[in-house]
Amino acid sequence: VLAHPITLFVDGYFTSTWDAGCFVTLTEKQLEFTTARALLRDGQGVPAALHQHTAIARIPAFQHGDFWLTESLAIIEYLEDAFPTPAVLPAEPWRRARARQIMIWLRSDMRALREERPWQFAIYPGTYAPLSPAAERDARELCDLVTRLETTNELPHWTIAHADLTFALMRIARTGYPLADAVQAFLVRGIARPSVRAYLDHPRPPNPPPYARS
Ligand SMILES: N[C@@H](CCC(=O)N[C@@H](CS)C(=O)NCC(=O)O)C(=O)O
Repeated sequence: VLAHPITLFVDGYFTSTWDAGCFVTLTEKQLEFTTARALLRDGQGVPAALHQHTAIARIPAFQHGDFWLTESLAIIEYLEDAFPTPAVLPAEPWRRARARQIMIWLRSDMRALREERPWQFAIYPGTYAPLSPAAERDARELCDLVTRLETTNELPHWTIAHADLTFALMRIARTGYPLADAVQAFLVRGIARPSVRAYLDHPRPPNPPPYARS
């Protein structure tokens, strides 16, 4: 089963933080995989095959032989279970839980910031208003969390949560939000990670997507 081919269905503009986490995990684990580009933003919707095979048709979608899965966190956890080394989550239960806490928070919370700073602005130029108070709070909480990680020993080694935080920080860093030195240092290190670079540097269409989604 493990030798079956792997396909990751991704946003065709390569501007989704949720796709990015799966892409980075596959790259870290040095697994061979194909990307299939969905053109959701051009109004084509989720590819028909996904409706048939996944109970919840969303992008990113993951295919491993006959097994199909959506929800980026579930995809990452499946890869960690099926291909344990090299690991993208810490071994110690409390560190593992901290990494998961961060990943769930970035996906289920941060709504105002995700709405006001779609990740495509980190790649393609766009126009945007100043952050609302709610999005300011999200940005501040994100920076506070990164500062805490930089000053404690909670997650001393790189994890997939670091990649998630790097992509999240890019929402604000690339749209003019000033970062404290420690946060900037975290971002620079995060972006230098080869697996993260592989997503950031992936070829993209020259023009931005027709409309913004986070
Ligand atoms: N919580 C999901 C987010 C996935 C998601 O919302 N994908 C959007 C595109 S960014 C999608 O597939 N939309 C298609 C639709 O809703 O029909 C994850 O982490 O994978």
